[in-house]
Amino acid sequence: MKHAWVVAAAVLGLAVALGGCQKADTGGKKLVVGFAQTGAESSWRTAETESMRKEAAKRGVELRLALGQGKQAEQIKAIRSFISQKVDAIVLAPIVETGWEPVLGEAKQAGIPVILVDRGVKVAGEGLYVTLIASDFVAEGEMAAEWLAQRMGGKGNLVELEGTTGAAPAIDRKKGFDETLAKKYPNMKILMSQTGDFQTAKGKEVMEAFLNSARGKDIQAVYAHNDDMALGAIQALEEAGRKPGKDVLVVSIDGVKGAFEAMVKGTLSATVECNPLFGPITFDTIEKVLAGQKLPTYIKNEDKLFDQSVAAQVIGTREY
Ligand code: GYE
Repeated sequence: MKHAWVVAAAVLGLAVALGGCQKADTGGKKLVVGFAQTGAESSWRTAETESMRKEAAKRGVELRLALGQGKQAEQIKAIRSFISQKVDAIVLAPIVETGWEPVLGEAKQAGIPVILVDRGVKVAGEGLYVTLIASDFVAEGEMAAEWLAQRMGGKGNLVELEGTTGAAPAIDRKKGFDETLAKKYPNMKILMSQTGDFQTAKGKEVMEAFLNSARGKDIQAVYAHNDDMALGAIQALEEAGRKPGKDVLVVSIDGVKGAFEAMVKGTLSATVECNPLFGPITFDTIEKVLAGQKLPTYIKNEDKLFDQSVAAQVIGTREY
């Protein structure tokens, strides 16, 4: 399939020409930015892509968007294509943490700055990317663990729905959660833990398998690395005649609209917000980089936890 970005570029170019949006201050030259996105695995991800598109249009930037279909090889191919097109900057949401040195080295060689959004990479060597804009995923896992431990009185049985294997948020949300339980709440047992790839359907499938297993009846809580998997788990629990949010607590991460609706309904117990609206800060960062400003290598997004007790009064203010 011809890269989707060709179409997106044409549309955006047209929008800019039609809309007469104010141009980024690049001495009149229109900025061209390549965005290697993971794909469209979750409602969180779709909100991030939309935020990037909206902000680019607002600033008169030509955004060339490549959706990686959940494959690192596709993202690497897209970055190489952006390099050959001599874009002004590249934004990468790396699907997994490792294996990026060669292509990031090529971008550096070509003098094209790379900004990482929402997920980090583990690379050997300096200066392979300018900065990472992201949440602290370990802290998110810790917040979820503390909330659940409070509600369960520090004891009980739970299962864990992990994100995409090898992805920074999956690795760190597991680390923060599991280590908090191991250190502070040894009577809280993780009976089973498996990836649902950040997707609702896979979250449901894995939860069904957990419920059909020998320990299924002992499950008292679910920790999901994102809301979409948690919503799938809630479906599975309801179909198995369990009461999610009541006899089985469900805690997740992202803070998407669907999670707030489920909290108001009483099926989701709590969610740790992880804001996907990266458009404004990413284009601010690109403009600073291209203006030669020195930036920290990590720009942290702040997160907080919401539970059922505040969901009804907060839901109306949610942007994604
Ligand atoms: O939590 C999930 C998405 O990288 C932080 O990716 C992001 C995660 C987010 O699929 O919904």
